[in-house]
Amino acid sequence: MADVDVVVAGAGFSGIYAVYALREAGLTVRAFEAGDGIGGTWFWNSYPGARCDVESKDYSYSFSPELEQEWSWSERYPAQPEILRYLHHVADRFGLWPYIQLNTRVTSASWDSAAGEWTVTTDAGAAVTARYFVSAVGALSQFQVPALPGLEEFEGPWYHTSRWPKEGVDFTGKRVGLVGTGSTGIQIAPEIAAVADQLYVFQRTANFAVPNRNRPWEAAEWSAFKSRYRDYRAEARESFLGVPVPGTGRPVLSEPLEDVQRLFMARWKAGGGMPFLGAYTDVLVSEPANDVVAEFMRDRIRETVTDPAVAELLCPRGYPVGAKRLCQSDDYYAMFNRDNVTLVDIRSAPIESVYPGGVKTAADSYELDALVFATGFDALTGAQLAIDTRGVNEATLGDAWAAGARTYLGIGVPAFPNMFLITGPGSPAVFSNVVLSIEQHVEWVRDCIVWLRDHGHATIEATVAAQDAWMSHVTEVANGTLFPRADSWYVGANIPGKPRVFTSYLGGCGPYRAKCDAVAAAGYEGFAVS
Ligand code: N01
Repeated sequence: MADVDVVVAGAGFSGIYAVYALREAGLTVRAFEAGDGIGGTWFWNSYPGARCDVESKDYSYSFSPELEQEWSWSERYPAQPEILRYLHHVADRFGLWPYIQLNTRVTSASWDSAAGEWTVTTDAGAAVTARYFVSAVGALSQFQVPALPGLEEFEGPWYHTSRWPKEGVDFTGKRVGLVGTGSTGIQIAPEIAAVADQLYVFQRTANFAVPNRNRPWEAAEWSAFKSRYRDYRAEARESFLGVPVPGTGRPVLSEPLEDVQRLFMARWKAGGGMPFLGAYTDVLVSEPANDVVAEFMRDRIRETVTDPAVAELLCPRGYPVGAKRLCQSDDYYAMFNRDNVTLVDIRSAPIESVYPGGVKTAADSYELDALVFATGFDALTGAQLAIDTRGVNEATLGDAWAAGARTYLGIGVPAFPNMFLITGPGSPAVFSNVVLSIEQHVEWVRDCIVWLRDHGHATIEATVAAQDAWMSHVTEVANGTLFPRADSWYVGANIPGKPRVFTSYLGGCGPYRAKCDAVAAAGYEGFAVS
């Protein structure tokens, strides 16, 4: 008999909720978390300026109306420490700590067909058997540092934003180099610029960023909002992105340009990325429509940055706006008006090497005291493949995904019975309010396990036919959009040698939920059950 019903890998938003939901269903659960605290992304990414770009009212659990009512967010967009406090509150309130083992990284998971159970091993040496293995390791948790020649000889400290020292870093009076201008780089740059002697921003690709217009929640406003939280959540669940976004319902190209500009300007002033991209129906599917938005944003950059040459370098080109994750910042572009900030174009003159005193590009050398890498993650698959996962007949997940990740619904993988992925490739998770997607996945998995138990079944396994059909659908939907046209982590382009495949589901959270529910209602159609 297995040690526990379910082993959960990871204790971020996914793992925490999995522990809660599975235990509520009467299952025995053990979660392993590599960090020395819970929180996943919000534990590791403690760099200065780390903040969620989904609003706090959305980026929180909806499963408990009591939790929803008793917790009050202080700001429109929650900062990392507040999100971490929230997750601690959840773990305290629901008594989850005894089921989560910290400082323990899952290293392998192996399916034993004869016993019908998983053996999960960790770097703490434990081997635990479980009937089900839930992988909640996160889509953006395997960080990547570029292989720059000479980095090991650099005399100063260097950091990756996703492994920020808990005691903080003092850049006062230092010359700092920042590599990476995605969501993370754009958040940390103004924080470094505020204290450093010099900040050099090494930009390979300019990024679009819309303002947050972050502000504190007023007490009266928050309590008024809370009084209709349930209705709001219901709407969010059926929405495309997991956040209700007021759109015009019309294509941008059908509107007079001055009306479009007026609406974009109103949304620019209100802040937030989703309302911006969701304003019109064709922005993410038609290049001419996308160009209208892109040019509007480039004009805002030109308006903000006083040096025209720097402004032009900051203007993103060559990919559709939104096809790389749209960034959000209230102060990134204006930061380039500071005397102590220099934008370095490493697209035209790439970094050639790091030397003990700094960084050498094809055009120049930069003396540096510290280096910061905001260079992202081996997204969607990296953390999953870091676990040596073996299914039927020792099949490895690495082999199954050698040409790109393939799943059924983002949840199941053929030859890996009783294994469930949370926010897996093939799901809409990274294109949504991920907390809402996490709840949907976890609840579906919980219901599935309960159904198996109640019907006396021992195993469930996605079929190859169902997976193939699902991935064809995922690809077909993606190919109808502009997303595959950008070199982004969505397609694996940021990791040298990674297969370029777009594996996220762009059909929307509401329709995806309906599909998952229909599969369950049909007795887990597309899965073999025994
Ligand atoms: O990582 P990224 P991120 N040499 O991959 C550059 C979420 N998130 O950590 O574009 C030089 O987006 C790379 O350049 P290029 C969010 O989903 C959310 O910023 O590949 N440069 C790029 O500029 C986000 O999308 C929040 O040419 C190199 C940057 O590094 C996801 O996490 C906050 C390089 C990496 O950008 C990842 O964001 C933060 C190299 N060898 C993150 N390799 C919020 O909620 C990479 N780069 C606000």
